[in-house]
Amino acid sequence: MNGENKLPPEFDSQGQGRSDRCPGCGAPLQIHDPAAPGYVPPEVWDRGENVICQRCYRIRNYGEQASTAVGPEYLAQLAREALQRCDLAWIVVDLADVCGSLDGRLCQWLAGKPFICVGNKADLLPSRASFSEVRQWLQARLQACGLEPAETLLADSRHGRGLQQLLSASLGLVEQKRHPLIAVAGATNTGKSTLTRFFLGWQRPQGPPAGGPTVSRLAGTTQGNIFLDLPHLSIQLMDTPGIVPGGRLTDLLSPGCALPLVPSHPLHTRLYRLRPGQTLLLGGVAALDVAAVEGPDSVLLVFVSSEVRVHRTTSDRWRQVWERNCGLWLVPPYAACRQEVESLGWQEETVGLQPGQDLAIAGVGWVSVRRAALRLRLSIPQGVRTEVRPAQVGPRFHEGPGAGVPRSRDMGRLRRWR
Ligand SMILES: Nc1nc2c(ncn2[C@@H]2O[C@H](COP(=O)(O)OP(=O)(O)O)[C@@H](O)[C@H]2O)c(=O)[nH]1
Ligand SMILES: [Mg+2]
Ligand SMILES: [Zn+2]
Repeated sequence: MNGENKLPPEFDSQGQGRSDRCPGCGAPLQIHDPAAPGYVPPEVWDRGENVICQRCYRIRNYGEQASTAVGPEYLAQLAREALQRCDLAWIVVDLADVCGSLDGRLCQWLAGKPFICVGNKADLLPSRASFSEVRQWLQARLQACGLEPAETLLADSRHGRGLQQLLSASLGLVEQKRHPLIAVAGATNTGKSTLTRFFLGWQRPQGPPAGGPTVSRLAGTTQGNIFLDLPHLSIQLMDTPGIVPGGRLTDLLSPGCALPLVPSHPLHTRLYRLRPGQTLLLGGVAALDVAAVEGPDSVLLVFVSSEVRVHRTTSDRWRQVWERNCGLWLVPPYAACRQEVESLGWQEETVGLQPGQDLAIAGVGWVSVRRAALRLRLSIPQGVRTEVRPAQVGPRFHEGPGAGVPRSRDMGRLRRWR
């Protein structure tokens, strides 16, 4: 056992021993303030063993959507401490929202330590996407952000796919350490706790023990660094709450209003042929108005949560359509959340896109241009970040009959992975 690296089972953000932390979210347990993190009703506290906080209890048992009570600066501090302390880091990125979940600050905090980038939620990509292409694409995106991982892998943490490869690659990277400490870091809601839980229940027929980290569809579930010793895998894991990358629409809305934007099934992908004077509405949260096309028409592939209603209308009518129908059939936002979206205000920008480029909207999804270049007038809620990038789901996808079907060498990888 690597003595200097071995931490007590629970520790606070300074790494001091602390016995009363919630094993679900990492918050210090307390019986005084029901609104603060880690609250346990006194009668539960008195029962003693295996206590989790009220918030974790409600998320796990009632699927409650609880908002986070810890601020972004504190989360950043926890991530920084975990990255300084670890031997190796797994930087987890959400493949359904790379724009909203990649944060270059992590690179600074790693200060040259080895890390593996895990492109998680690969199961949400359209089934015809080529994983080897997406992996190469992710590698290039990381490089563009100044991140140089030792390895880049795709995974589906909900079903444990890709995680054997992650474990083997990790043990290979830190083979000189007998019991390496691995920090699971990245943005909030990328699936870090799901991944940690999977390793906790590794090869246990009964799954992870009840005490593992709490998982929910919303960002901000984990509130402190959770340390887990996994002697069966010869590793120690530190699940971190993750950092808030900024500019993600789902972080600007209340938990209930953000939920329909967070995909839990494979992304809805549809193809729209667009001419100037036409507008595509992504629910009531984005309008893409075609200002110009180099050619008779252009093709836009839309990748959004299946709960987002995509509607094509005309440039002169879209505001009226939005005004009359946002919250009714033009969702999300649903009726109760329309006011919340409107209160953010709107920002407009004009974006030029070449064929083979994506326009990604953090916390919403992305559109990809095929066939002809076009210029879009984009309207989105104030504060939401966008990015123009090379297409995530490669040019072979939807180019014609049979296009996008993985080549034979991809098939081998997919068969092994699935
Ligand atoms: N489809 C899919 N969903 C995932 C995957 N990993 C995590 N999730 C879901 O993403 C949401 C956030 O997961 P969680 O582990 O709490 O994220 P964390 O904030 O990074 O710890 C939950 O609804 C998970 O079920 C995955 O590989 N595929
Ligand atoms: Mg978590
Ligand atoms: Zn908790």
